[in-house]
Amino acid sequence: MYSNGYEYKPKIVLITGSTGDFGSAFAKRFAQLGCSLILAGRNGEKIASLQQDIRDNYTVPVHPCIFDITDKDAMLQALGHIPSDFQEIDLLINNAGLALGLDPAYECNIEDWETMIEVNNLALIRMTRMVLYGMAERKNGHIINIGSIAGSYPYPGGNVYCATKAFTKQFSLALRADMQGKNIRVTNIEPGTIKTQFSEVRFKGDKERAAKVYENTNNMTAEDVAEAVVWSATLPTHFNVNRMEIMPTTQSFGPLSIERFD
Ligand code: 8X3
Repeated sequence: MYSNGYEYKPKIVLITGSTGDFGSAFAKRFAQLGCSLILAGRNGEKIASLQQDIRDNYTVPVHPCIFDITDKDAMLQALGHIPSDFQEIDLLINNAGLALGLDPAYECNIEDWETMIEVNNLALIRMTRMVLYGMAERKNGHIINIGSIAGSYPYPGGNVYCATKAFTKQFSLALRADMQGKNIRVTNIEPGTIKTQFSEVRFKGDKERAAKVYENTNNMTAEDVAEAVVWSATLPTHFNVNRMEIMPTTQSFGPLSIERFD
């Protein structure tokens, strides 16, 4: 009887990229469920404002955790200073991530590629490694990674972004293999096109180009993705969602492309 009567609730949820559209939607849903929150992000002001918003609407303990996700030492330092009543993290949501550019590979900015690998992959594996040890010791925990359909379906200009999300998918599945016997769940949520700041970031602030991505169609929202995350996280603990691929009904697949000569 759990569709979805919230059979299980995580007690302490750490969300990276918590001030973005996805992160704040997740934070609000878990606050509504009464979970303690660790809000990670690099912008202290934005975290304070999200914390205030949560305080105004819910009565859950919140710990702001401010660090640059690409800075390994800062991450270590911030996680080392989590107060004792927040330390037993039982849900880590690796949400921080981004796409930069949509140019063909031979024209891309190599620094954009490096940034995507640093945020989407290196930061994600470091966070996971730092939190996973305690989960394994306590034999309790859930890692939810925010992947993308781009990890399964390549598209022109997706190059390194697609590759980082394929990494996230396979890392999630491999983690499941390692966590056998530890009562730890791992889930890769793989959203399609969702109306957020994602495209504005990808197009480096070009609002007009970003708006076109979401024009004249039915869009999914960050709240829709939060629904998928909360559902996966609140299932009874014998039930692991390995991967969940979601997209708007108005999005589907194109044919493979064939180059033809004149
Ligand atoms: C975002 C989905 O299709 O823009 O991860 O790559 S897509």
